[in-house]
Amino acid sequence: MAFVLPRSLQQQGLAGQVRTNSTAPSAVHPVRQASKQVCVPAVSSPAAANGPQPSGRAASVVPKAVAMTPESKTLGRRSSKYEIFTLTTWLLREEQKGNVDGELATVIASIALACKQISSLVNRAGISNLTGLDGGENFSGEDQKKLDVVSNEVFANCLRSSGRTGVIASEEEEVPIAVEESYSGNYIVVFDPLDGSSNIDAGISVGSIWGVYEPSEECPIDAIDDPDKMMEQCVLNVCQPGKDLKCSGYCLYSSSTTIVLTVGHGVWGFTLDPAIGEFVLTHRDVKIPEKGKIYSFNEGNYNLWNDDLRAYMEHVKDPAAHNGKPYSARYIGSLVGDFHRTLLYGGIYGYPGDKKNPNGKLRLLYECAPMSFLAEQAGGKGTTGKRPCLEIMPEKVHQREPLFIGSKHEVELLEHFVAGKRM
Ligand code: FDP
Repeated sequence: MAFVLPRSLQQQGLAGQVRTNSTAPSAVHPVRQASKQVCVPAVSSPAAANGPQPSGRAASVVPKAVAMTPESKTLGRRSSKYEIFTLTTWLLREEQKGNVDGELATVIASIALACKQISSLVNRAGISNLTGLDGGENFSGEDQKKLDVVSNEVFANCLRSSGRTGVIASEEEEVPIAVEESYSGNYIVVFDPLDGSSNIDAGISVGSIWGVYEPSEECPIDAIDDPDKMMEQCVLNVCQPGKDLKCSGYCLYSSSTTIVLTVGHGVWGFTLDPAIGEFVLTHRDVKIPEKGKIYSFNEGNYNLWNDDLRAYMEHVKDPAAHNGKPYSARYIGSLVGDFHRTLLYGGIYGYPGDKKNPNGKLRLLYECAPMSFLAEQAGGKGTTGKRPCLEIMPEKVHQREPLFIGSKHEVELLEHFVAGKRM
């Protein structure tokens, strides 16, 4: 159990009843030592919070290769061929439009900083002895990779240091963590710090996924003296339906490092420019193609699926049903990579329930809901096959749900089959 007590409770001698984060055995553990880097984004402005410039480079010295974007015009300033539109600039613009407040902008900036750190760790994993297993298991009994553990600490540190996060819930923690009250803000952040990590040792794409909520009004977390009650409130605060998300996004660590996010006004993508250490706008107002003939499922589970799903699979592979050209299969086995391709090229990604795991494998709070928010903001759909993921009220922090996500037409075709209908 990972749970940080507010200082007031620690002073009352209640700290021994729960494990606090500060007691994590980091001193002798090589992996944990590697992750002791503390993120300190400045919280006064998103510009400052987006992280330091690499030493020796001034922010204004921008390589010629960086293209000017149409956004520069909307900023009402004289445009220059050296002008770039970064995540920081975008956050300021969204703040001016009233789409995010300063606090949320700071949370997003601290997530971006965590992503930069994780990107660097992922890139260097093979040469920094960060591949392989950590030796421990997470609460679900899954083996933890070294990078799972490190990435979780990096993410949690950055969110804590932002001073704008009250509760954080991670795939790697059994229960949500309440950030110490003297240093906390209001936002609730759920995240999977390193999704697809079974791919990591082969150098294949992985990613981080997050969602940001406001605290639910019925359960404020301050002024609670009883640690058990406080934990209960934390869980309640975290467990909100995806339709209440204020922001969701992912960072893909691949041939490039790309953040794709939404604050409820379209989907925007920013690619890390290693020359200047900034996320630069590369994907404006992304719209997922309405149709796309690519399916992305782990077909190894075919014999565990029900008849409706098998019928769907036969349909997409049947040349006669598609003028001689069936759908193509593409499956990395890394949700962020598979979803990113689906978002850009169209198609469908699916992780269904099966005979062994009726609710599939993916977690509602920090996989299905954040990705569904992105899909819907891009004009696509994310469902369990029977209802929209964003409508589901979670009952547990680590609840699993089936997920079918992607182009509107393709998800609706799947739903048609899941409802027992045929073509
Ligand atoms: P991983 O276990 O490697 O972390 O939810 C986790 C996830 O990867 C997804 O990223 C991925 O899409 C899925 O599991 C892969 O599961 P299968 O190996 O069962 O296909």
